[in-house]
Amino acid sequence: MPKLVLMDHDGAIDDLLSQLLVLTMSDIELIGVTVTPADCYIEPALESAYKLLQIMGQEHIPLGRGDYYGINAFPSEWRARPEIINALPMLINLPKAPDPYAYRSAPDLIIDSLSAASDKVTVLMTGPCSNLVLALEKAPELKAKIDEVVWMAGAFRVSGNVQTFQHDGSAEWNVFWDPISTKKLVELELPLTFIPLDVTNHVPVTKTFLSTLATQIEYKLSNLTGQFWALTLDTIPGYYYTYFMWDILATSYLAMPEQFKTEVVKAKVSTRPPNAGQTYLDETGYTVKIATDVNSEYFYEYILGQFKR
Ligand code: AGV
Ligand code: CA
Repeated sequence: MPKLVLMDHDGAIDDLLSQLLVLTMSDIELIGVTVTPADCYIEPALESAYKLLQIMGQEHIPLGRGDYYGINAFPSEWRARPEIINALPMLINLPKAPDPYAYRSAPDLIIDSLSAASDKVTVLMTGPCSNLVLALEKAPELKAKIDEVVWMAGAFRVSGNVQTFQHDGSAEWNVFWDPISTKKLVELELPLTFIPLDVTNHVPVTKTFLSTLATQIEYKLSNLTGQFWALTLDTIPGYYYTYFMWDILATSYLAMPEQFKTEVVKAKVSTRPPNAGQTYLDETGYTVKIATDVNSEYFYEYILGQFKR
């Protein structure tokens, strides 16, 4: 029996790469994809999501549109990247949207997919958690259908990656976009596994990785993903401007959990300045699992192997 997975992403380049990656995993059945308008503008991001389903021959998988906007907006230069993705030669001539032209609302698609699932579902989130929280507020009984939530978010024992006004730099962006929903999610005490900056800091997108990927571009997915990653290099160098395998690492957790070191901790979320969106350890907090380390060599090899098709 394949593992059922529902994915919510926010259209950044590594989110789109993660959507492709999850579709290469043989023992996983992706039952739906919802998009959050956080690190993307929603229309071009849905177009990218649909085109990537087509690349994998999986355009029957339903897509949901997030219409809820968080509290702290992402920089617009980051949000605009799916426009470039949609214009790449392998994608530009593919149909833009399913027929009939209408996307379901993301929380409704989450509710329907969880209700209809024949087994418990793993929810993979690589953007903010607002859509899932909205769905569970509307249908709290569906908590029982969730096997695990795997979420790229947070920074527990390391600095965050938000650098802006009224902020001390302690938060990670996916939490900062909607700290209130994050607080609600943590307080639900679902089986929740964070893949935070503590572990993603160990896996930057390196030139060595990209040049190895380039040696296998006779494979369609190596060629396409190499082009995706090249578009992120305008953010190098410097910590804030370095691109990491954030979402890709979280997605890989589904296939290789044994390669991660994890800890069960008690944690809380701040919702106010100067540290809005900070996730911190606190003995009086809520139980969550956090990944703290990964076998990074194994991880890079795994990605190179999955994109050999
Ligand atoms: O904080 C990491 C999250 C991940 O889900 N995103 C990017 C990944 O999709 C926000 C982010 C942090 N730094 C960024 C980000 C950057 N330099 N460019 C785009 N997005
Ligand atoms: Ca993301």
